[in-house]
Parts: sequence; structure tokens; C-alpha cells
Amino acid sequence: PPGRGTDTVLAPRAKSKSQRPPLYKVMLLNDDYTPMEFVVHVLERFFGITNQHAVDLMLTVHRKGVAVVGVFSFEIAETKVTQVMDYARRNQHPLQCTMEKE
Ligand code: TYC
Repeated sequence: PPGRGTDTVLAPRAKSKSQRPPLYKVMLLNDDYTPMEFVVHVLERFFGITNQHAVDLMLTVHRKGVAVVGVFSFEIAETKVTQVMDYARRNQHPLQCTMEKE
């Protein structure tokens, strides 16, 4: 029947949703106190993002309030969130990092 999505045709060799693990978006949230340079450093250190892209992404979070900084399996996403939150706390910054199922 129409509208139930039961007859979706997959592209050749594409895996159906049930055949791959769910992905999780890792997001950084803006705040008024964390220094911009610290956020750039976090993006480079924990997400392997180049300085040029890290500056752009940090400014996107600064302007929009939130941005996706990566998409990972549950376990990797959880590790990233823990690493960022621990590192921010150790450096006494209120930076928040969260994850959400894609
Ligand atoms: N808004 C912060 C400032 O003006 C910078 C900032 C950017 C903080 C991104 C957090 O996730 C963040 N210093």
C-alpha cells in the first residue's frame, strides 16, 4: 500500500537499514564562556579535524548554537562524548557535547 514504505527498491548492493548498525550524531553545544581556541583544539584533538575546518565548525556552533561534529557507531560516539566532557571539565570549561541517534 502507498505511504508505508514497504516497497522501497534499494540501489544495487546497498544494504537495507536492518543490515547495518544505527549511527549517532555527536554534537557540540554553544555556551558563553568556553574560549573559541579551546573548542578548536577539542575538534582537532578528538575528531581529527584540520585547523581550517575546526575554526569553521567552531564558528558555526558559536552562531547557530549547535552543530554535528561527527557521525559514529554507538560505542565510538559515546567515547567521543565522554572524552570531550572529561577534557572540558578538567580544564574548567562548561563546553557540552551530546549524541543523538541519526
Ligand atoms: N561562544 C563561545 C565564545 O564566544 C565560543 C564557543 C564556540 C563555545 C563553540 C562553545 O561549542 C562552542 N567564547
